Amino acid sequence: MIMIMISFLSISLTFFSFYNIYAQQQDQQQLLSEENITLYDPNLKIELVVSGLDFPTTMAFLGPDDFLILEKNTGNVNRVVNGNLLEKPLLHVDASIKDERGLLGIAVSEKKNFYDTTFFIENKKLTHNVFLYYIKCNEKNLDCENRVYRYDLDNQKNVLVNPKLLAGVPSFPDPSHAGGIIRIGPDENLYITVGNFQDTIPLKVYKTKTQNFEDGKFVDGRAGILRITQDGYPVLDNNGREGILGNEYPLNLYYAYGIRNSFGIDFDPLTGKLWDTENGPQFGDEINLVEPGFNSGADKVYGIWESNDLGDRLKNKKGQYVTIVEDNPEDLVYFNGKGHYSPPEFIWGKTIAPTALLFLDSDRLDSVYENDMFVGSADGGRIFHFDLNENRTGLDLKGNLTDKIALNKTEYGDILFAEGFSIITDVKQGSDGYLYVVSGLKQSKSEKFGAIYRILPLKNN
Ligand SMILES: [Ca+2]
Ligand SMILES: [Ca+2]
Ligand SMILES: [Ca+2]
Repeated sequence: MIMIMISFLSISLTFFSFYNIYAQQQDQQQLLSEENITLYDPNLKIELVVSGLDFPTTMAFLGPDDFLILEKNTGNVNRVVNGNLLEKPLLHVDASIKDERGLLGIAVSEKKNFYDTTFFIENKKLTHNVFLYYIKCNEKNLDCENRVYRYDLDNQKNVLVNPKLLAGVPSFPDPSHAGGIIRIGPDENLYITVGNFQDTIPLKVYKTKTQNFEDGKFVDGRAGILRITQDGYPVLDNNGREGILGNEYPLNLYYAYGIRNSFGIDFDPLTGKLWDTENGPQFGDEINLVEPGFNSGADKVYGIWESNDLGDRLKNKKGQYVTIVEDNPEDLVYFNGKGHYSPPEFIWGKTIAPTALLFLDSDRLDSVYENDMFVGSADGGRIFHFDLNENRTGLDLKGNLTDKIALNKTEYGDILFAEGFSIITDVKQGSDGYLYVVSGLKQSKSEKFGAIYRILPLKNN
């Protein structure tokens, strides 16, 4: 049973705006009761933080009860303060919105040199860098690019200013498998997911080496996790000369490759290591530990199964699925030994469309969840919860999951933390240490069902 609580506003209001907020609260109560959200920990509860959003994709906190939220299709960057959606967006971007394209990714860092006297006097209103990731096409919807921009937040005027294009990667031919997630690593660099932009029938020209086609013509930024500085430069070793997979641009941007489509990356707060979620075709959704040079196997391997050209599971002559068991399967690309394949740490046999991945770096939800992994899904609006093993190189799995594969819902019952959100596009940790869930939408032309929820202890600590 879900406890419903709407936070009351203490600020003084005119009658008109009070009426609006009263009506909004009624809507919110109705929205919560209409959702079939189930939380499986009886010591936790869920609160609606804000609703009325148009397909929200991802959020980033500026401070306590203060965050930015993106809308995929309107191209608006909105700010929510104390549960109130500010009327005017901080920025509108003219993104292409076809299918999986749109305004997709955000990361925020505090401005550096804040205590430099000159800087402080001139720029004290510019408090944060805001990194935005969206898909931009020309007027004919061609020449599309996955682009990452850096803006300054003007905290007095509530606008994003000084746009600087940091990265652009060709985004074609398909408007799906676009990736779109940004995270700032413990090394302060930006990590960016880029999909393979391919649906079921790959065209030869878009077969590249980072999708594990040895005869691929070029590397163009697709099918990987790219790493750049907050100024948009490649991160190179050996006095700025060497990329992880090679030195030529854009191969030198790759941190990992062989990735079909990832909507979730985060860093383990204890080890600093990167983890991801990946979407397979109809099978083989994955969670991976992503070491530098990681090859996830796409477009050849999903989960532990070889894929045919149509993205189906490949069968041998006996009709059995072909399973990859080697550490470095022969028909993948390794960039002269600089790349390495490793199998997933977790696999959903039948797709659940995993999205956000979050490590909860807080004990405020409950100490049993501190440093644990949470994964959201589009299918069923589910949240999965995982403990990591002792040396944090894998997940601590039990019973039917010790084979690292959940074939069906019966098998994953024990790791199901919540379900019934419409679709989950993001899961973040708030400045208060609680879990925040971005719930995408129910399809409706007239109403905006996108909402953000907060999960917290039943008894507030
Ligand atoms: Ca893989
Ligand atoms: Ca735990
Ligand atoms: Ca199993």
